[in-house]
Formats: sequence, C-alpha cells, structure tokens
Amino acid sequence: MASETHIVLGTCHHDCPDSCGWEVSVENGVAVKLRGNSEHPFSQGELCPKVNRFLERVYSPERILYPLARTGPKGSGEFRQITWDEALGIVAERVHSVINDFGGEAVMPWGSAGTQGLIQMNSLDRRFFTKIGSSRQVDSLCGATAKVGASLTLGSPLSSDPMDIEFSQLILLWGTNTRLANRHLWPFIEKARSRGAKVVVIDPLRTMTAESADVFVQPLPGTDVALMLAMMHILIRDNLVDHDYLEKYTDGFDELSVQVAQWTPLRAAQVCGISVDDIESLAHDYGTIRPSFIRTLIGAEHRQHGAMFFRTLSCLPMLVGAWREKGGGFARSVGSYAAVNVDDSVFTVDSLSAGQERRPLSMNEIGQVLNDENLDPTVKALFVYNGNPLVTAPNAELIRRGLEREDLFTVVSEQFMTDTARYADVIFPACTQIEQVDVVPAWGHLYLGWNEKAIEPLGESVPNTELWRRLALAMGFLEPELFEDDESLIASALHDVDLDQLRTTGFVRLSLPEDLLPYAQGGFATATGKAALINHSLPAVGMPALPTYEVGDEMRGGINSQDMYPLSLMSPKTHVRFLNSSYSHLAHHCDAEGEMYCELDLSDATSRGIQDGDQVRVFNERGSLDVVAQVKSSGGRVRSGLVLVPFGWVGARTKDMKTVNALTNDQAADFGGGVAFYDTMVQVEKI
Ligand SMILES: Nc1nc2c(c(=O)[nH]1)N[C@H]1C(S)=C(S)[C@@H](COP(=O)(O)OP(=O)(O)OC[C@H]3O[C@@H](n4cnc5c(=O)[nH]c(N)nc54)[C@H](O)[C@@H]3O)O[C@H]1N2
Ligand SMILES: Nc1nc2c(c(=O)[nH]1)N[C@H]1C(S)=C(S)[C@@H](COP(=O)(O)OP(=O)(O)OC[C@H]3O[C@@H](n4cnc5c(=O)[nH]c(N)nc54)[C@H](O)[C@@H]3O)O[C@H]1N2
Ligand code: SF4
Ligand SMILES: [Mo]
Repeated sequence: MASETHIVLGTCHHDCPDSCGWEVSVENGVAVKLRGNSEHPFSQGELCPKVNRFLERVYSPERILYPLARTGPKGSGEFRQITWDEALGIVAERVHSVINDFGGEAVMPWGSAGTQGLIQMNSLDRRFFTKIGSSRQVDSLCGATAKVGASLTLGSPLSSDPMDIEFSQLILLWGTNTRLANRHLWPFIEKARSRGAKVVVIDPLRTMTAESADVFVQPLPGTDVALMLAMMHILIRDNLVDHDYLEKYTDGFDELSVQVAQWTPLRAAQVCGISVDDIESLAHDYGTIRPSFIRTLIGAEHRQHGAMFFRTLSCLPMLVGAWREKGGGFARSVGSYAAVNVDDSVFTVDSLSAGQERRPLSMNEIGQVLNDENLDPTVKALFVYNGNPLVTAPNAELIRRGLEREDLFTVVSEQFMTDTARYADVIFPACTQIEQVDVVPAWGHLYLGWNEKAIEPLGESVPNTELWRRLALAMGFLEPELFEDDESLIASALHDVDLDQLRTTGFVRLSLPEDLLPYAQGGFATATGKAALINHSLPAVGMPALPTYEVGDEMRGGINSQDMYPLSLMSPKTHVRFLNSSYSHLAHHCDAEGEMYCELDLSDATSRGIQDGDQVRVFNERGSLDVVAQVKSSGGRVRSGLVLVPFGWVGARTKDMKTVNALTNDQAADFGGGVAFYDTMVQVEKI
C-alpha cells in the first residue's frame, strides 16, 4: 500500500513567549516531520533548537505511556505498570479517605505551564478541584509579579505590541535575554537595526543578547530601580521630558520630580556599580531618540522588589511620551490581550462546590507547605501536573523533604520520569501536543494559535482534560460540567473567532486594531484614567506611593549573614537546548550543553584559590551543589560578586541529583504572588 502523507497544523505549547506555528507531516498515523509554519507572522517558519527535535521527544523510549504505581522507596524511581482502572481505583479510594479523615483542603493541586494550551493547561482541573473542595493553588513561578507591578502604574497589564519593535529607533532590552528566551523577536529587532536603531541591553550578566547589543549596561543585580530613578533625574534636569504628555495623561509628576531629585547619577552609579557616563548616555539616548521601545519579560520579577522594578520601568515611557508612536512604549507579556477573544472564566464553575471558601496555598512555597505541621489540615494528597516543582520551584531540598513524607499521597501526570515524578505514588501518562487538540494564546505576540491533533495518543497516554474526566468518574461524581469534551470546552471559551479560519490557517490575529497604540492618548485603566506615577493606594498594602529604591534591595538573599554568603547567585535560563526542565533529561540536548557548572569572575575565583575546571561546592544554609568551575580570563558572563549556576538541569544529569533551586530563596516578592528566586546569596569553595 502506498504511504500517504498529510500535513497537520499546530502550535507550540511550551511556556515560551514565541508560541510558534508548526506543521506536522503524518504518514500512516506516524508523525515523520515537524517544522515551522512559514505563514506564521511571528515565528515565520522557524522553530528552535529545543523543538526542532520535538518528534524525538514524542517517540522517545523514555516516554511514560502507561499508568505506574510505585514499588520502591519514594524517590527511587521504581514503579510497576498498572491498568488505568487500577490506577484510578487507587487514587479515588485514597482521595476519598483523605477527604473523609481530614477534609477536602488536605488535597493540594500544583499545576504549572508545561503546556500553555487553553484547555490542557487549565480547564477541567479547576472544576475537578472545586468539586473536591481542595485547597486552592495561588501565586506563580512566572509572570504574576511583573504583571501586577506594571499594572500599579498603568492600571492594567496591557502594553505595546512586541512586533512593533521593528519601527523603533532605540530599543532597551531590560532584564530579558531575547536571543535565548524570545528568539523570534530578534529578527524584528534586526529589522529596526537595519533602519538605524540602537540596541541597549541592561542585565547583570553578559548574556548572548548582551553580546549582540550596541550598548551593554551591566548593573549589579537588583539595583535597576536606582538606575531608572537616575534616568528620570537626568531627563527632568535636562528638560528632556514630554510636558504635554505628562500633564494630560499622568498623575504625580511633581511628586515624582521631588522623589528623583535625590537620585543623582553619581549616587545611582555607586549603587548600581556602573559609571556615571553609562547613566548619562543611557538617559540622553532615551530623552532624545524616538521612537523608543522598552522590552522586558520576567527576569527581574524574581526578586523581593520585583513589582517595584516593573512599576518603575513602566513610568519611563511617560516621561518621554514614548507611547505616542508606533515602535514606542513598553512591552512585557501581552497575554492579557487574549481576553478580547478568549474567556477562560467559563472553566470556573463555582456551583460545583458546597459554597465554602477554599484555602489558598502558594505554589511557590510548596516546600514550606509540605513541611508545615501546623497547617490545619496538613496536606495529605498532592496532585502535580504540567510541572516539575522539585527542579523548578525554589528551596528544592525542602520540597524533597516534603515529598519524602510517608503520609503524603502524591499523584503526578507526566510524559517523562521527572525528578518530581520519582516521588509519586501513582503516575498517569500524559500526551504531547501533537496527540491532543488545543488553542494556544500567546504572551509574546498577538496571534491565537490552533493545534490540531496530528496522531493518536501513544500507548495509554491521555490529554490532561481526559485525565480529569476519568478521575471525576472514578470518584463517583455526576455533574456534567466535569465531563465536558475538548471541542466544546474550546468553543465555549472563544468568542468573535472564526473557528474554521483558525483551523485552516493555524492562527488568527486577536481582534485588535492593526496599530496597537494602547496609551497614545492616555486611557489608562486607573481610577482617574491617568497613569499613576504616584499611586495613593499603595501605602495601604505596604508599598511606597512613589517609585522607590530601598538601599539594600540588592543584598537580600533571605539569609542574614552576608559575610558567610557574599556572592549573589544568578540562575536564569542559560541554554538554547533547554526549556525550563523539559529537555535536559534527553540525551541529545544534555550532551550538547555539557556538564552543569558555575561561572565565577576571575577575581572571585583567584581569591578562593579556584581555577577553571576545578571541582567546587556552591552552598548556603539551604543546601549545596557540587559542580565544575568555569573561570574566564576575559569576556565572561559574570562580574565580580556574582556567580552563575544555570537553571534547567535535572537531577538525573547532575553529580548529586540536585539542581540550582536547592539553593534559591523561596520568600515572596513584594507584590503580586511571585517569588524571589534570584535574591539568593551563596559561598563557593574548592573541593
Ligand atoms: N531557551 C529557553 N527559552 C526560554 C525558556 C527556557 O528555559 N529556555 N523559558 C521560557 C520562560 S518560562 C520564560 S518566563 C521566558 C523568560 O524570559 P526572560 O525573562 O528573558 O528570561 P530569564 O532568564 O528569566 O531572565 C532574563 C534576564 O534577567 C536577568 N536578570 C536577573 N536579575 C536581574 C536584575 O536584577 N536586573 C536586570 N536588569 N536583569 C536581571 C538575567 O540575568 C537574565 O539574563 O523565557 C522562555 N524561553
Ligand atoms: N532558579 C530558577 N528557577 C526557575 C526559573 C529560573 O529562571 N531560575 N524560571 C521559573 C519560570 S519562569 C518558570 S515558568 C518555571 C517553570 O517550571 P515548570 O512549569 O515546572 O516547568 P518544566 O520544568 O518545563 O515542567 C513542565 C513539565 O510539564 C510536563 N508536560 C508538558 N506538557 C504536558 C501535558 O500536556 N500534560 C502534562 N500532564 N504534563 C505536561 C513536561 O514533561 C515537564 O516535565 O520555572 C521557574 N523556576
Ligand atoms: S519553545 Fe518557544 S521558540 Fe521553541 S518552538 Fe516553542 S514557542 Fe517556538
Ligand atoms: Mo516562565
């Protein structure tokens, strides 16, 4: 029989701003090729070094394809294959008994963004856990603090269209590693550059993006707010501000002027560890080159004053009236724009619960939560899906101690045997994106992506929605909302979208004006309609009304003794072949990236007797990691006082089964529900 090839359109589901369009070639039910959809306006036919090999992931011999029950000690990774009926029976019986003995709130859901698809990320899970009356998952490893921080000034999270960056003449990439983390924006930046735009990167690390910039400013971590205040100081001092914009569309310029008067370039230079010239020329560029576009993502939210960073950054465009022009303004996540066509509130069905308030539990503090004996009730059953907290959440060794608890029943839905899954009592096999249908709202551009199912699920794996339907049935629940099918869930959440067109082209632009100039004429979603340079509601929640840099912001590690732990630990995304923890367990990806390491500045290494290639221990009071030292004599990524340990490695690929989050801070950020991962202090010694 001749083989028949057909093409199925899809969209990458990964937690990545690019949400690339793809096409899968399918032959006799087998996916034989996956490549970028050249029609996609943002990704334009390219994928990335992670997803170029997506089919190896789908067909990996390491995929979990059947339900598993644990046979060895927790963490051993020893399991036996069981039937779906057996697995559902074990889980339903245990969850019923937890609810009877301790109440529904003894059940904790922990779901992250393993898929960002509309229905596979969050839909029937909400209904299932509402019905159970479980604790409610709150806070976020990603984005929440950035979103709220910007809203404190703008009144809403809405910002400029990232694709408009191509019309800019001055581009500030502030606390974002575009070429690594948002790679499909780079061609738009190059377009702007070909028309004369200047590109500035502001990052404590000399990232691959910094290497490609025209100007690189390298402040000490956590000091950016001081830099922003000094920029405002200079703009006002040298009368480079747009008085008309400020007067018509903002509140509090006079108070802000007083506030920044004290932030002389010299003072900021001392705090930030950069030169006065750097600050003067950055401010002058910002005050004189138009249109100017500030691009940021989430790097700087992972700090205790993360919200203040985004609140202050979003004031800058007000001073120069940058919102007026296409190619001007400020862009962060644009995910909130999806609300014009997508209403995910339909997935919340409060009537499924008996009406009682459900206890909030922070996903960021999962380590503290699982070890807290004073919680009433303590957590007795944990459901993990779309995530790998033992690698991705902070203070990971505390999480490990929680997962080791014999009285904790842990259920994990996964594609692979992750560090977290090794601690499960029962594992359910999850589909990959090409085995399920979904719609993907993006946070890095304004297109909604369609994802058609390309092949039948491998083995006995199921989409997340199907898992929640099966669990609801096993629990003996009857409400029809718990069993809604995928097509119906999608249709109920979309409005004003031509579904046929979406399916045929693979994407549609959100129903927004072609020229998205959200604040060209004010229109901020604040009470006064003006941007809140001063925000009078903040003191009531413990934040200053004006953008403020508190001395010491740069030194917070959640650890008291700066003498014992003098180095600031940077742990951002660093590898082009890793996507959070989702690829480093696969041979090609890990082998190509080499061994886990820490990078030190030559001066910090020399004073500790450490040379390039030495085995070293990176430690603080939360934990320790044994890694190989990288010490560059020039052109390194870190400056003195910093140490870089990359994020994304999984325990199975490190020397002691531990990853960088063994060391990181799990204190909450100032506002919004984020966590201060990056405010972590450590010491390094040779072993
Ligand atoms: N290849 C690859 N791409 C990815 C991911 C991945 O794991 N791998 N992850 C995806 C996800 S989930 C997200 S949220 C995005 C994140 O995208 P980004 O926000 O761009 O990435 P991060 O690595 O979190 O942080 C960006 C930069 O912030 C810097 N930074 C840290 N602290 C400070 C500070 O105090 N001031 C300043 N100015 N900069 C600071 C870090 O050094 C880092 O270079 O990337 C997505 N894309
Ligand atoms: N130190 C440090 N820590 C960080 C960060 C950092 O920069 N530094 N970044 C933070 C950020 S921005 C983020 S977003 C988080 C990411 O944290 P997580 O969301 O936990 O990210 P992943 O490790 O990629 O885990 C996703 C898991 O979901 C699984 N998965 C994928 N698709 C599906 C599906 O359809 N169904 C099911 N059931 N499972 C699926 C994948 O196999 C994978 O194991 O990490 C945070 N942690
Ligand atoms: S991970 Fe990001 S860059 Fe790679 S294909 Fe998916 S959306 Fe595109
Ligand atoms: Mo993220």
